[in-house]
Amino acid sequence: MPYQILTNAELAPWIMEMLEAVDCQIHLWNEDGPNDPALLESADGFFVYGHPAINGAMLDSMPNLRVVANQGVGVDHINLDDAKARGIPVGNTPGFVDGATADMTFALLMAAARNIVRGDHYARSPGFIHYDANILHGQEVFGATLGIIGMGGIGQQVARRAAGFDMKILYHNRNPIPAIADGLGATYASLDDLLAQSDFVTLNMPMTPETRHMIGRRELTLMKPTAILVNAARGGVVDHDALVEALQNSGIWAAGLDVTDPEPLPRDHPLLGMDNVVIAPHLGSATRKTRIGMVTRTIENLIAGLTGQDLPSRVV
Ligand code: 8YV
Repeated sequence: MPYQILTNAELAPWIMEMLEAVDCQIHLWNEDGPNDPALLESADGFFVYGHPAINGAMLDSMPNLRVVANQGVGVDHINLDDAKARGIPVGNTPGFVDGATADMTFALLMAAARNIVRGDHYARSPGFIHYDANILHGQEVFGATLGIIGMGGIGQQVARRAAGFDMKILYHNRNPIPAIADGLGATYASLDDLLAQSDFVTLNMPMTPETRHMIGRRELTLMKPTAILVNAARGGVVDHDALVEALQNSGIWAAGLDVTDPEPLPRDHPLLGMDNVVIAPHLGSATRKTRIGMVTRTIENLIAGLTGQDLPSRVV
């Protein structure tokens, strides 16, 4: 009898093939309900795709569930206490997303600093009829000060890239990690010092109750008017009303956003109308290679949980 696996979204054919190859039969679970009670009863495991809310009520609706496998490192959409209380292991994909997400952090940083999107629009427009050395002056990345908030795997990869741009690197983390940071040439700073001194601030921390709205009005006011904020973490770590204000009133110079709150933003949200915002639809880990790594680890976690083994990447 194949393992009965529920998932919250249509999975791509190549993911389905990988799951079927390890004897998993996939069924669609509707986050907004209702779901067939027989289907819920039959569920052995749950493959989490994207960010559906996984909580105690949802887990209780699946009495035979043995594992929750999240395709991604961030687990802020999963109530870990609820899973733990029910003895259901939760797996994620740490490490697999680090390089690609750091690449994306840097891509947004560069794009915002050097007017790539504005420049692209202008270069295509009828208005571009002669070269002008006096337009679209950006912020220099080379030799600037970068403040990394969240020095986990992704933050460390961002620091490696920054070293190649001769940047001075500051970081803020729950705890200083000199054994790692020293090797990366990164210096620990308090949040306020980092914000005041940095030309670029990248957000690479997990979304937790402690980091929610960590960047708000007060923090944005501390930043330089020429500074650029890049968020490749979760939208919720930034107070978006405060961000709109700062961008509208020259509190900061620009923002590069891979994530927003909510996600997607309502189509009439002010951030979408600003040309000092470069925005991507949550593409941090969206490379073929990284996706394969993530899916592979998600399935390894799933099978481990189904067979009563230790999950290779277990959160709780
Ligand atoms: C995923 C992410 O694409 O790993 C994460 O936490 O944010 C992304 O890399 C996303 O979680 C979808 O599963």
